[in-house]
Amino acid sequence: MGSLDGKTALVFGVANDHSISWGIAQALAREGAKLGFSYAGPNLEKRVRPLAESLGATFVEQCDVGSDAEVAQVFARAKEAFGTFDILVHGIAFASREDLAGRFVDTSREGFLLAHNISVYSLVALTRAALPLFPAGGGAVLTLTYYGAEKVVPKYNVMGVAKASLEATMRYLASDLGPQGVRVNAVSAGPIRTLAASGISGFRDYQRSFAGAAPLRRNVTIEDVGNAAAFLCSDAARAITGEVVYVDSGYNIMGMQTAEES
Ligand code: NAD
Ligand code: 0WE
Repeated sequence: MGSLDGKTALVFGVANDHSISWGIAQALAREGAKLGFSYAGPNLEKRVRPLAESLGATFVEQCDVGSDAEVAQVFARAKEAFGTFDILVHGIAFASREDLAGRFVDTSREGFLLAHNISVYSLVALTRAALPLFPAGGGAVLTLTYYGAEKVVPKYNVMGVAKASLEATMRYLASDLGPQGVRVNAVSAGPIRTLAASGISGFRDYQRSFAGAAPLRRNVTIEDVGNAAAFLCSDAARAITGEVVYVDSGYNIMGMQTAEES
């Protein structure tokens, strides 16, 4: 028996089989959930549809979260396909590449607003649109954050500020929706080599120093994140809301980086 038998999940943020949202989708499916997927734009359908089908999912719909019309449409289609659903996974972030290099102080107004629109406001928009489709007993919303929300990580820049806002947004949503039984949580994942990490110069060195400094002395995988996500979206986590759960080999607890490698 799976911990998510009888539940349905709508997953946003799969771009390919390296995506953290794909690790989450696989874990949710393993625990018995029925799945639906949404992808950002036309060129991603050919990647996402085969992945979805490999988990028995037929609901695969485009939604650029920068568009109110596309957000409304994907939830209208979800209502037709599922009636109600139980779990919303938000695995979306975007900033202009030029803002993930150099100094934060040079962030433009446009770059600041883009990062916050796609990476943060989208959680509000998707959660609000999901509310009428959650069953009477409640639902679960999960988003993905990163340590750069709390401490300065060189070059993470405007995304760090957006993740701080995302974490606060997650808590305000949890407060609003708790009375309806809707839980809202975040997983803070260690660095994983996904599409969003590719092309970040020095990412490999960064992962190596992370693994050297973290108590568990290893990097994390999308399977690790998937397992924590499946727990947070299940009834086993029924009293947990508004939390940031770290899936980071313990990196965040350290106050000084001693061991480099071991
Ligand atoms: P990814 O590139 O696989 O996923 C990011 C997703 O965002 C993609 O599917 C992309 O299509 C989607 N997206 C971007 N703009 C969009 C838009 N306008 N509309 C709809 N979707 C849009 O990379 P990932 O690393 O799996 O990122 C998923 C989440 O995990 C992000 O929130 C990221 O910040 C977070 N995260 C990543 C890491 C890491 O090291 N990779 C660590 C911690 C947290
Ligand atoms: O949240 C992220 C990455 C998010 C991201 C990545 C890109 C690259 C391509 C958002 N927007 C874009 N835009 C693009 O054009 N992570 C947690 C991964 C990440 O990114 C970093 C990191 C880490 C870790 C950037 C600098 C330093 C560390």
